Amino acid sequence: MSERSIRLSRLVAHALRHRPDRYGLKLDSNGWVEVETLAGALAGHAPGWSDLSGQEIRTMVAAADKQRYEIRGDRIRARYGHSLPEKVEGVPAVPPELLYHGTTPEALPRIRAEGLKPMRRHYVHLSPDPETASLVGGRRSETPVIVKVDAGQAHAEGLTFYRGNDQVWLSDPIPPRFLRLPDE
Ligand code: HQG
Repeated sequence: MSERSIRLSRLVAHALRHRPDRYGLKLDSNGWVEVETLAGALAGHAPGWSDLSGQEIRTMVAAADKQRYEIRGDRIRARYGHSLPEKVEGVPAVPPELLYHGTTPEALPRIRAEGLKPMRRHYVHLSPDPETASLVGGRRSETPVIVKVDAGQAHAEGLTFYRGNDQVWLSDPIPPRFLRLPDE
């Protein structure tokens, strides 16, 4: 990906996950907005992007290494990561038996005590395999640690899970009894 499309992906993440209001945008209750509306809003409000087109956003999404965005027809939304004031509703899905969460060693005591929390986002973010979890934890620590999640059991006991994309599962807060921490 070019340096410009990496910057564009960050800008789109800010608008679609966190602060659409900063760009004069309103998303629907599932986080969707028209691609052309997004391009116009970013062109009008984001310094340095006055020449942005809907086509450039489509090209960036198609070429991206991570499936952060979904485009359906005329509309686009972020697949995960939201922290908007209004909660974006996911579509519930049945998770695999085991999921993984990559984090920092420093977070483990709190995770052990209170479970996995969404923190500033709407949902807890989980990975389908330890390798992906390690990459996620590696964003925050040079020595990431992996928490195993008994997702099948948690789902059987009523916790809701949602699909983000191939690499990302989402869930409501996960109590400690469904977690296996590295030293346990
Ligand atoms: C931690 C990226 C203390 C949690 C990634 C994490 C992902 C707790 C941090 C996506 C805790 C939140 C999301 C508790 C959880 N006490 N700390 N009880 N429960 N934490 O960034 O999962 O590149 O909001 O372990 O690939 O790291 O942006 O979540 O360290 O898919 O597309 O609180 O963001 O995708 O951090 O990452 P985040 P995350 P993108």
